[in-house]
Amino acid sequence: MTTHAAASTPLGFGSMRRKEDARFLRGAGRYLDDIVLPGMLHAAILRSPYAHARIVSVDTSAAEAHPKVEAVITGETLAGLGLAWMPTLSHDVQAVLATDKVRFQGQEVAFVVAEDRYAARDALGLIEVEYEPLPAVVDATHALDPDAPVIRDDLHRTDNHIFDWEAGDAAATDEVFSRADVVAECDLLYPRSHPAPMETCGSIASMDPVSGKLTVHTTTQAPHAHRTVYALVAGIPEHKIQVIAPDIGGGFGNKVGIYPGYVCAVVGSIVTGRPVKWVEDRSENLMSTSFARDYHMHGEIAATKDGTLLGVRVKVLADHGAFNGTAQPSKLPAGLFHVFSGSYDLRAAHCSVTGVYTNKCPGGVAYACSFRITEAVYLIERLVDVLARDQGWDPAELRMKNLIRPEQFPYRTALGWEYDSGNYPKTLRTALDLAGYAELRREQAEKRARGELMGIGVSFFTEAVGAGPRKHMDILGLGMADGAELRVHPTGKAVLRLSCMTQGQGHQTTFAQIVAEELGISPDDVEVVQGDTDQTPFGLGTYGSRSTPVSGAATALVARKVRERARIVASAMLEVAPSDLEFVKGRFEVRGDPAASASMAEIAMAAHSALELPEGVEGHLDATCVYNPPNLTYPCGAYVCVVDVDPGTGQVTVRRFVAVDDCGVRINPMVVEGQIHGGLADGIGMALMEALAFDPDGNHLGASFMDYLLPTALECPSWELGETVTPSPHHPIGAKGVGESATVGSPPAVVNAVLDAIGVRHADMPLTPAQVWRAMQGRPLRTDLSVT
Ligand code: MCN
Ligand code: CUM
Repeated sequence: MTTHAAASTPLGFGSMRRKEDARFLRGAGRYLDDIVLPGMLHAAILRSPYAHARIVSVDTSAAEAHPKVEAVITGETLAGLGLAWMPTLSHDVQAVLATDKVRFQGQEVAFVVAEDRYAARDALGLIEVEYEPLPAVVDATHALDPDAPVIRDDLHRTDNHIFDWEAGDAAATDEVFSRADVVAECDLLYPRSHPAPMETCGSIASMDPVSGKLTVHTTTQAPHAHRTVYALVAGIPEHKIQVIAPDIGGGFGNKVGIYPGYVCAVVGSIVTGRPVKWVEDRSENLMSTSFARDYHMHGEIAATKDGTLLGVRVKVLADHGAFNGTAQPSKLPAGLFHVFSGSYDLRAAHCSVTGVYTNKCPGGVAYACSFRITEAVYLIERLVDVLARDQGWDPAELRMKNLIRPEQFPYRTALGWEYDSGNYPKTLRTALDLAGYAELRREQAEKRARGELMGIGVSFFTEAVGAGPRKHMDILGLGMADGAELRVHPTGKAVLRLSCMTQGQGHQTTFAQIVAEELGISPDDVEVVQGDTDQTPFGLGTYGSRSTPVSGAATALVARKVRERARIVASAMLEVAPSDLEFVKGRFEVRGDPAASASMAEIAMAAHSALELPEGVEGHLDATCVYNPPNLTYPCGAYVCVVDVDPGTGQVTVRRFVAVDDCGVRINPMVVEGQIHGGLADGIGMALMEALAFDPDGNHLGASFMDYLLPTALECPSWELGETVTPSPHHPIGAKGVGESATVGSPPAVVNAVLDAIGVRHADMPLTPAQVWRAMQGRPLRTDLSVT
């Protein structure tokens, strides 16, 4: 593990300790549940015990009679206000509180507002709901059976089909396959998983009955997007809505969407005239907020007999649960899945994705995923391994032979995406060298001879982050530009206001470093303001690792605007033409006379003073910027995982994990490595432990951390990290996003390693001891269902 000297604060890029940590380590973070507003009430949600049932009646009279209950809201109450359904971010509608039917176990049925949380919970037990249970559709592979119960009769659907989506050229791909010497195919399930942040989701709504202003404190990764959704759904004008995200205890995609509890809290506040707090518990979080993955994939890969990859053909069945999508770029129903040609120079590729409804919780995209790239990378990286195994080729060599070459960038993929930059062979070579790949293979052969199971897994990934260019994506019709505002005070201290929202990524530090790099002031002198729509410019927030690609670019550009304003002021101070000034180490120097110079602090003071400025030049240095990304950024990485498997129990131990990431220029290498450490732990969790499974009636079998297992330090080795740096050519500071890279790239490395150890062609994640043991017997399980 690398250690970082963080003693002195750099004036720009470089490892420095996170400014926010002093506060967090002292327990001075202020999370949603820490906030107590005067007169605040507390809410709880009654949830459906059934996965699919008709609601015959809801009797709230006993709950309303509870002395501490202030209001009971049902689907009927909301229907009267036109709020029983809300739009999802994927062109569907979701029930806020069920009226006609419940469609997944844990669905919201009634909302109780009371004097305290205990009373609210108690009163839930006093509500009588009569259900008429219906057969449930749990297995996505049977969702389109002619006799499958129809889930979305509210949409007058006659089946559970949501969409068909295709990408790539089918005819060209078929042609490539017809000429191929070898084809390998595989069925893979990427099981349903959950972001499971440490802090669950919640909201405090406060409608001021006098001013008509709605203030919402909420756990959101995208405060401005939430404000617009509230405006569109509730019909409250945007300037009368303030969304405030306090400290966020982890998001991982879980806090992108708007959940029914948030809308109910607003209604609760309108009805009672008092602030209403709703915070979910762990089971509610796991059962009813946005899951991820749940992709059933059939993939084929074609190659020549000398190991040149030709093409990939994929069919996907996507289980979206009962309502489609918490967050999905709306022009792309399968998210960014169709970057599944991965990091290889392929002639042709084609995929078709069919989305279906099932009686499971909705969501479907977000969990450190870059919107389905996780699934895409898993698919191609497993197919390459399966092909290598079938043909007796070395999986690392097969990858090296087929990676996109450095001179091919910018590289247009068979699916039409333009990868901006990379040196893939160098990245893979660095990882193989760091791991000592050849030596590991020798060790493995020796161990095999002794009957010991050791496995080596390789993966290479290309991520696509920084949503996004208008031609590709929007959310609710909103383009994905983000704003930045930079104010420089007379003493040279600065305030940066951003639309993105940190949830643990260290934005308070890293964005201050971007300003520091551009202006030559200390990052300690830059305060980063986020998470309050009244205080920050509009933008779509933090997900898809877009903060650095989009808000980071906006920050660099706004700082450059400030710098150019400073140049004019400095030229007046130093009595030379602006073009005679050079910006060197944070000072403007007169060309040829470095003794004549001015620092940013001196210039800031002068800008606010009575200094005579040239005609038409405003004083002050403040500037604003809106950044429209011209393309996504494409970070990449090469991972090598080494595992040992206990032949008796199937228990997997991850012995080593080497990760070489290329995210372009690193603003704060220590923060980047922290992001990668977290993502690698995520990957081990996905590969070995995590899956939300259901029984045939749709009962959720992972509603607590007793059943939904998360990785801890015990399961993780000491990470071995390396890097390559290929700047993004279109990003002002050459940086690419990195927040999801390791989560995307690591699961196939772990799975490839385990299957390499046990000599099995494929078994679905999570590779629990039971699953590994069964795979060794030739009988791996379907891991999404309790009964197979
Ligand atoms: N960074 C850097 N140099 C780069 C790239 C990034 O120094 N070349 C720094 C950034 O300045 C930022 C951090 O690394 O401080 C992550 O940056 P970026 O890749 O832009 O990702 P975002 O800030 O947009 O964060 C979102 C991403 C996503 S989508 C999920 S999901 C996820 C992730 O971040 N959720 C997280 N990492 C997380 N980390 C924590 N602790 N908590 C979460 O909820
Ligand atoms: Cu896809 S999880 Mo992150 O983008 O918030």
